[in-house]
Amino acid sequence: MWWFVLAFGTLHHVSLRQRHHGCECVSIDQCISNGVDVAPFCGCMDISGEDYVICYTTGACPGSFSSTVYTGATFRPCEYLPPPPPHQNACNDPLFTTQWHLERIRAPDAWSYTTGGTLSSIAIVDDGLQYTHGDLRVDVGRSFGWNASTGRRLSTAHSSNAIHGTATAGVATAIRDNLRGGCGVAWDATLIGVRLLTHGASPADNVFMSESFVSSLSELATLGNVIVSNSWGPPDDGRVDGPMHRDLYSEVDAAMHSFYNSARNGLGGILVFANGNGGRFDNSNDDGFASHPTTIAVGAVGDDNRRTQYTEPGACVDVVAPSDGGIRGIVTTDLIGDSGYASGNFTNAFGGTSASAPVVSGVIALILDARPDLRAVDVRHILIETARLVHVDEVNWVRNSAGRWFSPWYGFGVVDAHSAVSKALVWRVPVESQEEVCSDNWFGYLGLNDWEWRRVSIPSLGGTLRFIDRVSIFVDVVHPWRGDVAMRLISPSGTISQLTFEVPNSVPLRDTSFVPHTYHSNAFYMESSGSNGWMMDFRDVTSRGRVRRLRLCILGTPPREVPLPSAPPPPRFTPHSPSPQPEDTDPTPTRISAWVSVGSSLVLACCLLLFTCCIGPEEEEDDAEEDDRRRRMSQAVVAFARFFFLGRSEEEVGERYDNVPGRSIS
Ligand SMILES: [Ca+2]
Ligand SMILES: [Ca+2]
Ligand SMILES: [Ca+2]
Repeated sequence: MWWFVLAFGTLHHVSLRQRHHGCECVSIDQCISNGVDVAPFCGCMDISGEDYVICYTTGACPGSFSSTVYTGATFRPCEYLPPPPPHQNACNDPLFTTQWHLERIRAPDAWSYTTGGTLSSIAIVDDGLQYTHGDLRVDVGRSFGWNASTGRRLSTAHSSNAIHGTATAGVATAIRDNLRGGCGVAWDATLIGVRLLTHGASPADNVFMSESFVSSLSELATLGNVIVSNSWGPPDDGRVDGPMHRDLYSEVDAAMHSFYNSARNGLGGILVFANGNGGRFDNSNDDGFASHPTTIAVGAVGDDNRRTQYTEPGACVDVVAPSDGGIRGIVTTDLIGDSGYASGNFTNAFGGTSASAPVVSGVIALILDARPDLRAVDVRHILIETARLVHVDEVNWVRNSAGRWFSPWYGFGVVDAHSAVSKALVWRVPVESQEEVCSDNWFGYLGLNDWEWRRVSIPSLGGTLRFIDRVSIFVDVVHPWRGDVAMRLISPSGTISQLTFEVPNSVPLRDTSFVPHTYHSNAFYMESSGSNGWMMDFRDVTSRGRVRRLRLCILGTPPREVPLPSAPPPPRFTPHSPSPQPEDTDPTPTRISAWVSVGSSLVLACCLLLFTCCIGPEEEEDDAEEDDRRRRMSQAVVAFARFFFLGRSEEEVGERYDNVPGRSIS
């Protein structure tokens, strides 16, 4: 058995799972680097069809500066992505050329693999659908609605006044190649209408609406692979609103958890929510729907890829998607004729986070059409892992200790349909399930002072986590002005996540008092956590407040016994273990330099291999089997080098990182 260490240096950014038409070992028992199981971060590949597995590091691999090639690992055969069928990725409808958002998220490239198909349905929960619109194909039998005045169920979602729902639906599922309008992101997905909202009523204050939403989720949970797209929420007035904190919404909270846990035959229901249009005068972490732990929260970027004026910050934001706010709006279906946003049957000016949410719902429909077996948590992780970083020069981006970039304005970046579907096709569903660990309650009396950060150390957690998914903290502050209080959460590794910002005084409805609320953060994604070291900071602009209760809960992957490889034989040549260097030693490495680093290591490895094979010590075993093994290993390393240097274009490697100035790819 062979075992040696390749000096890969600080190899960032290599991710086989982003290959478009390549192979990936989708199931490996172990991927060890420096004695740590790094499989969740690092890919392993079967080079020669033999039993060689190479673990390679990414910037997210904690403490790993070298990678191990070893034999004897077990894994399933590589799975190959199917080559894209020809001529499947164009939309030939007249308005397609104006649908810039489809190209921006690379939907046409994703259509090479999947189009939404028969395996995915998108339920548009909104003010209804105009069934007679020629560019929407409504599944009438599965659509339904509610009378907002009586709470009575309706057997239809049709409404000739459904201005918002009709436009939203077109973004997700407008029909392709019917010579009308343009195309939806998942133009082949089944469209289900749920008429829930009425114009003129505040949905957050509507009892019938809450009850109808609960009943809707219960009904939708029985309809298979349904993505529930919600382009609505509480008023964007700076108040805390949603299912998490008021008695009226306790059943909504329970219904969302139930849907998330039980829908899709237990794989998990998909709830997509727009994160609100309040801009800097609101925070989607105060929106109990967008920040709900079962939700995928979606913000908006304009055609310049920058956050729009109206999209809300929030540590709960997962991804952003195109909408209006730059020069161009979103082209989609509109009420027939003079009604609606435009005089015709289509509009080029739809926008808000209302347009971004159905973009993401469409992408998820593509994902689930390709991989209907994926769990809800897998879908969210795929969106996060494949989102494109944009404008990291903005100050709000933070790179956490696991190397993940996060911004309360952008989440993890702009959704990318092609990368998401490509990753979904080779996604390895983890064997381990997630667990939640919580701290004891912190009770106290922390007075708040003007413009001064005050700190609370969170009590010990009930366990440790290998990888954090998302963090929530219940906060009870006594303060007459909700908008005066800013909060930030600090992880043991020092990552800071701003949970709320002070709301400007000019906003009249920043609430009259602080409402106890559970805040959420994605900023610590993939960090590890011990049981101690979490801290919470508070600041206000008057001296009238105090903190009296806190409780932290973290969802993530628990520790497990790492199955180390069996004791290796003495290496045939001395391992080259480079001196560990901080990942950010060089703030502006180029992609090429990283490859050169890899190349140098590989050339060295190849030379050493050839040396060993050709003029190795005479005392080495000389049997035919050993020669053959050497030969295959040499071929493996050469194949590996060829794979990296010839099999990947620089654009392919870097495409996820457009607009990232002076950053290493990680
Ligand atoms: Ca069309
Ligand atoms: Ca809001
Ligand atoms: Ca119209």
